[in-house]
Amino acid sequence: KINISINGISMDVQSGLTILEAADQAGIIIPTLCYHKDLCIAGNCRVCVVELTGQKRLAAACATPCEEGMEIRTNSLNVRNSRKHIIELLLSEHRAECTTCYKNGNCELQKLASEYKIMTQDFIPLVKNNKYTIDQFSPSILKDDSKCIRCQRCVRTCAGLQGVNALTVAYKGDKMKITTFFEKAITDVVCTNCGQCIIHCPTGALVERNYIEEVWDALSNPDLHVVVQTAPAVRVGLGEELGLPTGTRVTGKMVEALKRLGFNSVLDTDFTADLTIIEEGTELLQRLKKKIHEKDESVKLPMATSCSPGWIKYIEHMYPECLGNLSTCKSPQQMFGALVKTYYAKARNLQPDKIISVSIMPCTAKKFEAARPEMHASGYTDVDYVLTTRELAIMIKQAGIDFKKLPDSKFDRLMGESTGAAVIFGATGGVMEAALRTAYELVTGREVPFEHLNIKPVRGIEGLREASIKIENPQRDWAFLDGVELKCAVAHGLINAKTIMDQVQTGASPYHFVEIMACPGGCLGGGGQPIPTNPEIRKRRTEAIYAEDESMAIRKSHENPEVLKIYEDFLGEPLGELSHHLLHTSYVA
Ligand code: HC1
Repeated sequence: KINISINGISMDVQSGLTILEAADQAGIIIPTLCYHKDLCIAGNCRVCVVELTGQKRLAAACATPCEEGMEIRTNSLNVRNSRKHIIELLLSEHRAECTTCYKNGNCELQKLASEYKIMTQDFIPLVKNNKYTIDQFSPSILKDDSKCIRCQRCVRTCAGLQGVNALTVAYKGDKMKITTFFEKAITDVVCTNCGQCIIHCPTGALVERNYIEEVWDALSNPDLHVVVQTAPAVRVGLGEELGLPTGTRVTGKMVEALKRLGFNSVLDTDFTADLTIIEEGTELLQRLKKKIHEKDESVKLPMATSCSPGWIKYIEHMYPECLGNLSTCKSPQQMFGALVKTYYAKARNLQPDKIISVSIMPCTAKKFEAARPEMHASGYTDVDYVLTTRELAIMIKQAGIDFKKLPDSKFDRLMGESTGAAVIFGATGGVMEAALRTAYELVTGREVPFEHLNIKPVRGIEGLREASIKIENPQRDWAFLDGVELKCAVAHGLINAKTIMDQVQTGASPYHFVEIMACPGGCLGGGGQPIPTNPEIRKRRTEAIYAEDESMAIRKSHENPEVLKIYEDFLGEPLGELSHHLLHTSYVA
């Protein structure tokens, strides 16, 4: 430990802490912009300046480690004036048309400008370069250079968290800008649409492409039947946008709010998450049978999950030769879309062209996924509009709904019933856990040998985790799996996908089955979730997801009664002809 003083208060702190971290421990707030708990330190915005009185200088608190005997002032006149000037300078290059900005009310620069009462615009006449570009070609992301303060959080996110490097810094001095390879549109570079840049951007420079007005239009058209599905992770994030504590489970309130918004049917992506487990589990077992029993070397293992559209885009860009390792299952969102305009339409006696299918997702890449040419299996656009958790919160506010006071409601039927296995899709490791609960039982006739079905080895926050389950005494059809140690791996955040895929690429992967989710923490940390998102927030959302699982009456996908019914009434069998047509696809690089 070392001794420092902050604002005259002596304190012992762990050696190695930055001034920012030490101040945080002492309950002293230092403003930041370029700093983010998920990212490496940049120290380039300087709003976190503090005064080192002994050394008679200012220093960036985020980038300066504490030293023995350091005397720090975080609120001297010198500090306050310096911060004020820095904020004024940032504002001078920022198109501060706050009332018409999508981030109005949730912009870190706007908040600082308000706290420091920036009433003058002295620097604006000095700014020469006021040309800017707004890239609005992507169905997922809008990039507006006029709002960018060049803090580079997005660049560090794309490189450090995701290993994608779609965004970069170009030029120097007052020409410096955040751009893409040869300044191409986002749609023309390696961007995966994950939206992590959006949740790390402090201003309105990067935001989701929103479809709020389109959905309001559909809801007000009496000729249309508007169906909504909600992703697993939305129910543990939405409350944060509407004044509830982080990690509050709001499933019932969310359903009630959607009904009050006027959706004709409020259904659950969790239903098709369960269905995914049946299809994907069957596919995995078939691949194992062909590879191990029939010695078919053309079969690709490990099989990789295919529900995260950011991950799909990543493998298409970075490892196109490994596309055969992807499960052929569409994501639950897209399975749902294909079934709404076929199975649901038929059961409800509706014309598919009169159905508008909306999904609420924690993800910006889902907007891109819904727009992919592969996603028209119903003969129509399977999912018409994808809204993020944030967009849904905006609609709830616009409708004047007091969310906290809402009673709990239940999802409608058909396609509204789900299990605990489905809800854990929203957390990293959840798809793997759900698949193992079902596949192990199908093969052995017994439940997975873990307490309360909780497969703890696949849970956690490490970027890469491994687990194995030994198959003992399988049922007759699966005798060839006796004694086989099923090896699995889970990765979240695309930087961790790289480790797994490098092994797959060289043929050195020891795994049978891998789960890869594009976003840190899985979908609960998705690019469409409430801002801010950081490690503590992801932890609370994760706890909420597992609590939701434990609270469910049924916790294994193969026991979902509506899933059993859809095979009986419509699909026939897993991986059957209709399933193949509606629920599976393949991607070509
Ligand atoms: Fe996800 Fe999925 S879990 S991809 O993370 O498989 O977005 O929540 O909806 O489709 O079910 C996201 C979440 C989501 C799909 C499911």
